[in-house]
Amino acid sequence: MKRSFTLWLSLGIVGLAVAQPKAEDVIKEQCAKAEVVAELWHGFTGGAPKAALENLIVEFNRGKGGTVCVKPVPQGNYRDLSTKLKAAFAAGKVPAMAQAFENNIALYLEADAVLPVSSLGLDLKGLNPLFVNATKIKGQVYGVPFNKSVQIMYYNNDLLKKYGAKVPTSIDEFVATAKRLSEGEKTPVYFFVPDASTYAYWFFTRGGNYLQNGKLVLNSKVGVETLEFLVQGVKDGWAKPITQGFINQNFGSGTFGFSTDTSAGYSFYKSAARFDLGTATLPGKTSKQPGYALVQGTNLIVFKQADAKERALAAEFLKFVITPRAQAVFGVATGYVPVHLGAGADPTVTRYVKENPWFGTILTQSRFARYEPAIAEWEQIRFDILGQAIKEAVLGQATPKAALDKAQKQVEDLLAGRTR
Ligand code: FGO
Repeated sequence: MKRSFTLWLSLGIVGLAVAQPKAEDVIKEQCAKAEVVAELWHGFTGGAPKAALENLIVEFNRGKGGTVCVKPVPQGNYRDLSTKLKAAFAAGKVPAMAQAFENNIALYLEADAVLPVSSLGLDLKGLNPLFVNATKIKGQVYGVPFNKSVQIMYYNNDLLKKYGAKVPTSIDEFVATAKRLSEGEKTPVYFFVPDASTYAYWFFTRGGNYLQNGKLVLNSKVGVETLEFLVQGVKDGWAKPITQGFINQNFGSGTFGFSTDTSAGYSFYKSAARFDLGTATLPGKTSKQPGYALVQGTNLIVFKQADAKERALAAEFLKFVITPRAQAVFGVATGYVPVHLGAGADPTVTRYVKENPWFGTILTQSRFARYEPAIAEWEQIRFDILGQAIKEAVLGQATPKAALDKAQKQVEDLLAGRTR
């Protein structure tokens, strides 16, 4: 076990200087000779998450001696993935496994496409209940949490030092610091994507809840105030909306001071930053407790259409990827939260955290996290309705109240089955 762990490390993190065969090519080779191939459709587009997944798969396949293999199939980003899966149901050509958000599971269950985890003979003991419970529908668990992230605060430590500023721990401190630094730099230093993900952190931390007595409410008082707060941040010159690409791809477009973004972005931030990158838990309503992160990232699901051999192989693979050791390796390579509670006590992690405080930030933040609603229509809602409203308000095309009132009407029509 120790040897194989060192091998993963060399493949994933420290081995950049050593010429290694590409994991993708190794897998191709492994699958060329295998009798059973279980496809895993995923939404990783590149960088550390895709590499770390491939490294796990190489290792798993190696342990199987060549007769069977798991084959990762990249399908674009997460939304491309769910679009392709929906088409695959219609065409009857479904993979053995795929990544899925909790709301995706609800949607795929409407097509009766997903196997309950209990039918795979998997033991989920030791997994973080926050993640496992989220994949439950009517008391049954349908997904195995795999790559789950939480939002954290990223900051430019050089900029903070220049102004003698402390890392803010409350929203009030955050706004005061962002204002002071933005005035000094004459440009907004809080970079944010005007989308449902960024909004969720501010909304949850202000006490917002999308579900009120079982009803989905987008235009609540807290909702409108949250959007007004972000719009005001832009007007006051401390918040900069990023409308193209990830924040880590936009460092050069101004002076980056802060962001509140997924922990899975860490490796991307680290390699793009030309400054001393800091991480901290999210600013809270008060300094007493961190703010609430949105949980993102996906679960692995197994489809009913997979034949018995593929199902058995998928079950073994899932068992392998949730071990504390696999989760520790995958976590430190990417910034995902290890889903196994035992991973936090793994010497790999405890030793790693001592020299890499960013990973400690993620572990701490994972105790303060919330989910979006896991209803079948949520993906469409979060991008096409709520996300659209946030963007319109932030770009000054509608007031926050008008944008969210329109979004509420759209959601009610959608859920009543009037538009689809
Ligand atoms: C992303 C998306 C959903 C849903 C949330 C849903 C669908 C959000 C958000 C929309 O695994 P996470 O934490 O992070 C991703 C990871 C792997 O690609 O790395 C992040 N990344 C990648 C490249 C890069 O340059 N920088 C970087 O940070 C990437 O975000 O997932 C967070 C971002 C979004 O995709 O725009 O989850 N999300 N809920 N997507 N389809 N459905 O219900």
